Amino acid sequence: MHAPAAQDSLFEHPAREAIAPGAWWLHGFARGEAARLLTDVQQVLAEAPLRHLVTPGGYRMSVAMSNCGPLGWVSDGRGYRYSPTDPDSGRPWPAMPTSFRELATRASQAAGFEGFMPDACLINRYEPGARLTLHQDRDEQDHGQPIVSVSLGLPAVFLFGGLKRSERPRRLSLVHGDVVVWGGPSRLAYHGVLPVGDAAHPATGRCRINLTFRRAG
Ligand code: MD3
Ligand code: FE
Repeated sequence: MHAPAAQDSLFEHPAREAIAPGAWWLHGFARGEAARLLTDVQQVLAEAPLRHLVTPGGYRMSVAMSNCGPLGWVSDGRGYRYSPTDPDSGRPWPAMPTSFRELATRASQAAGFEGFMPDACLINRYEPGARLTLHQDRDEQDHGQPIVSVSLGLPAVFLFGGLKRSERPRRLSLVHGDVVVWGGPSRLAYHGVLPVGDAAHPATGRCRINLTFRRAG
């Protein structure tokens, strides 16, 4: 006899699910390290607080955002771009915690992408009702590099569409600890997040946190 290992449950619930060419859903991949990640999120946010960015069209985003690493994604009346400094403070973004970097590398390897070296980590905070409308991530220089996303706290319905906005998106329920790697032909797929429902999660309280790792520059 042996004590049941965490791995045993993975036979009923596959750890790695192919969503589309180049897109891999790593169920629960970050669950064991979620507490550490959330501690490090708070450290980053102490230096670079969450804020609601404004779109180029003048709308305040319902998702609150911050960044860490050499580059951070920002939006204002002039457009979307990556910036080495936090526009609110004028200082460089906080360093990317080692826990973040190592997770992004392991996840990209588990999905078959070697040598992914993220230089940007966007932190998204969804309170109940916050959402992200269908969009593409195309502000990065090399679309051959994958994107790694980590879901923490409240669950969310993720919309995964095609290369044209008109394609009807599929719905994926992302839960605490799930990691998704988006590369290859899926890298430029339209995607979004439905409004997050009102509930509380033991790890985060009344919010969902998403970490998105990118090679931007
Ligand atoms: C699929 N964030 O910040 S991460 C974003 O849950 C963003 O906060 C969402 O979309 C969130 O831009 C989704 C998942 C994600 C990121 C990039 C993708 C999915 C993707 C690029 C191509 C296809
Ligand atoms: Fe996106």
